[in-house]
Amino acid sequence: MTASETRPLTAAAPSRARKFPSGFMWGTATAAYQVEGAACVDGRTPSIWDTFAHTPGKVFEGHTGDVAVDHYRRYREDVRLMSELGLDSYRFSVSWSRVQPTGRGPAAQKGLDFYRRLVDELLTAGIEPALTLYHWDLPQELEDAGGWPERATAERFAEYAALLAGALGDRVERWTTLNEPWCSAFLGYGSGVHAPGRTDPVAALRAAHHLNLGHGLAVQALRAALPSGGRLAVSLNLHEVRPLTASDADREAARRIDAVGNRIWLGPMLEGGYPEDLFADTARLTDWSFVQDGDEAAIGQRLDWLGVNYYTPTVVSEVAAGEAKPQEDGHGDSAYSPWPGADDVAFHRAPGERTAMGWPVDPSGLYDLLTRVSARYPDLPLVVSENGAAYEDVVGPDGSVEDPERIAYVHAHLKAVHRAIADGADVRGYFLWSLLDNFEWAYGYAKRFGAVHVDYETLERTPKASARWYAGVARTGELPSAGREKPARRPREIR
Ligand code: IFM
Repeated sequence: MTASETRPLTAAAPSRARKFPSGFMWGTATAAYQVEGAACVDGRTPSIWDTFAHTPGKVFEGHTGDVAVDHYRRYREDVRLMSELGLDSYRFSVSWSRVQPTGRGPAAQKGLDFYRRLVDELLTAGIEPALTLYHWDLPQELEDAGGWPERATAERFAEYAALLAGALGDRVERWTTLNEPWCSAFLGYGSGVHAPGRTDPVAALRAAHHLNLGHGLAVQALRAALPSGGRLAVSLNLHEVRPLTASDADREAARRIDAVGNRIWLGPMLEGGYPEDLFADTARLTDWSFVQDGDEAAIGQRLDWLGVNYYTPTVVSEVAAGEAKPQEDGHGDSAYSPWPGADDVAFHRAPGERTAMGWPVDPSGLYDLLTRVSARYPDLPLVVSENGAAYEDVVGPDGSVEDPERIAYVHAHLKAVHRAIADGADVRGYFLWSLLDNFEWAYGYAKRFGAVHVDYETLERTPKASARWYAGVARTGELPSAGREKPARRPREIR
């Protein structure tokens, strides 16, 4: 054990400690392209993120996921870290082009073997695997054939789901189809700040529908192939949309963003079909004739839980004609909007504390989201499948990383989760994003979300103070009252 691992946890004040329900699941999450590296190993072919990251100007300072944090080779060490932190579950994603290099047809055995080894290692350590099929890394071959705007991609996705269920279904019960399809559709095909970098609002809406369809077909494939039927979900980055003022115009802006940010997924997945107002808002762009008879029924499969990813609220107003339009929606800079049909909506960031992403810290958004979603879908357990924060971490002279801001962020958000549960929301677990510092998409390695620090030169892992703090919460199932540690004086930066 290193010195930092033996440091005592933040002391709890028992009188005001908040106890989570027994069985509440404590986990951490990662995604394949962000952590695995080994981009050209064992038959893996490029995904859209390999292509995008290798395209000059797309990712900060030309960073790529070629090596990432080498989870592909260091997974045993990473599982050991999770085990030392006493975590119940690990949410990871599978690299589609590692297990099915052409995006169709036969599997690459070596790729599948990696996930078998990872899962076995987790199970041996008593950590439940929570497998996400798709976290944004479409095989490039499928993008070359048209990508998510094409229906065939949804069909390929269901075949890939069946293939993985056949290979891992004997040892993985908890599955998520898609992670944050909003980002895949609207950042990938709308604003172009994510792979594949297209900037076509109609393609983005088509992609959204085929992601929905892929989800529904994959759920059907998993149910058919998994011995127990599985515990199946999707993870959505639901937007907690707030109008800037109580004016009718700002409320109308919020309705539009709720439609294309949230109900575009929740409608067909959980309510039988797309909302009519979404069709009306986007009628200038498309007649949605790509939605075929039976698609909405295929998408609306029964789920066992819903993953909710939350970082910050989305504050909107309407822009009057000719007015300058603030566009701080937190999803990167682009001349193209990721919000089709919402050209007259402006995005604002609340004043006050922000993370290194520039995202305002507002745990009330998580409380509001969980209570609202749970009230609307009372029979569907929720899991916070991502929450966390990037900060400018500094490695101290003794090699330790004190990150009081991250502890305060997670503490405040867990407090919100606890309050939501107390007020009736059925929330069953929490996955901290992320286990490790990793490749933060268009920001490359410039933003660190990990509970565990990674030295990008040596790939050495060091649990930050927040990891030790989170381990204490996971071990006791209790949130100490003193979350807001006094920010420690920052040690001098040594690398
Ligand atoms: O790193 C991402 C993750 O891949 C998806 N959800 C948001 C995180 C932070 O931006």
